[in-house]
Amino acid sequence: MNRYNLKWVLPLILMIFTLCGCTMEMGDGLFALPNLPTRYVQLQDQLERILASGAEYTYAETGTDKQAVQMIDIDADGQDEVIAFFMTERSSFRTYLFEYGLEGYYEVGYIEGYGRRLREVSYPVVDESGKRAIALSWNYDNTVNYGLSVSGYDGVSLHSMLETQYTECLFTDVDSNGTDELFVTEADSVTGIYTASAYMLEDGQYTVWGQTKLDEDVRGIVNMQINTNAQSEVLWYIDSAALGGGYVTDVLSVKEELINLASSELDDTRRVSAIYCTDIDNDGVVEVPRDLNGKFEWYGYSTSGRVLESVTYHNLTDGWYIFWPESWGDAVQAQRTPADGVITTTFYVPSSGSAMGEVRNTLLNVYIFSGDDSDQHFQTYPNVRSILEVGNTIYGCMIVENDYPQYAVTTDRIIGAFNLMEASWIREEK
Ligand SMILES: [Ca+2]
Ligand SMILES: [Ca+2]
Ligand SMILES: [Ca+2]
Repeated sequence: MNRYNLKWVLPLILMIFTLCGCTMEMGDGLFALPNLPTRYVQLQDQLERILASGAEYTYAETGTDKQAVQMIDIDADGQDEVIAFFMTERSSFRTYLFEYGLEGYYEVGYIEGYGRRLREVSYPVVDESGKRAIALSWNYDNTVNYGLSVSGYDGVSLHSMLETQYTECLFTDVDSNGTDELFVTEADSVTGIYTASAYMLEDGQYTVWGQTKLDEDVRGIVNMQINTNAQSEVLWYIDSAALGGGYVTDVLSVKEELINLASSELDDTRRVSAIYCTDIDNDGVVEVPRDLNGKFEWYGYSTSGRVLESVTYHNLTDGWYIFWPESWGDAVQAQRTPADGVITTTFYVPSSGSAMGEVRNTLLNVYIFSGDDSDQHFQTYPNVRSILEVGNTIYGCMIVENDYPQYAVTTDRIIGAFNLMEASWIREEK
């Protein structure tokens, strides 16, 4: 999208033309430029007229388009419109749209806002030709939902396409027809029960075509994504903080209607740790985690059931995980031991009835050397192979000689199976 922050562009352009003065005839490439000052001067006159009425510029709190004045080609005619956000003297919001005409920018109209603050601005595509809408999100006080208003522009005037409430919302083109569908979750202000709704474009309006309730324990959505599975089905993954602690996942099939694929196995997605749906094996398809006390099974979902794709061990404290060797099954356990400058995670076979040292049951140690002396600490472990270094933290591993050849792994295999957790995984709960 071709947008600029006019707040800075305007004075800059005006300054350039003041300095350049009569040098416009310098070259063909600059020939069209003399039109620029007039159009921007006229725009600035319009903006100053609004400011003179006692209004002030306002900014979106979040998102990628936060500027008070934005340029974007809403009606896909090749000419940018200007969108400007104001709070009026009476503390109401007005979003103005300016179109460029023969005599410069003129005001098409404005969208009246509501709520306490402008939260986010986005421009979903609402027509195959590339026409966009203006989606404005509003922050209220004392309620879990935000407000959402979507306005269309047909080249002549602004019109409302949708007004609704939501806790999370996502515009995305799930059927690849060139226009964005809308997916929102909303909390009932009385019962607290969450509903997921899918909207499609119909006769120039966003219209609900699918709706379903989420798990009744959902108390706040922490992660939401839409992804196509191996069977080419579109699935909507919603990770939520659950009543009583922990997390729960709803997996909705997005087809003729919304169907909750996780509801029959709901207890399976209940988990203690803040581990969310992700494409764990990096094949482009999202998997759903099942918590087994530090070990996680990762399932691929489809309308015909779910399939185990991967197993991992997640060291949540230290922010890394490793793909669990298949041969280890349920026979191996992990234990974390922190010491000065080095944290060791030991993978071992529990050997009940054996005296200490009688059975060589440690298979693998994973080490983290950290702090200013990490390199020196690492040097004192000559048999430890380095996996990776981040800043002054060194991650290493060592295969330990043991009495369990059936669980043998190689250092290369362990290095390939080791990953750091991404920051987004450890993000704070809303
Ligand atoms: Ca345009
Ligand atoms: Ca679409
Ligand atoms: Ca995957």
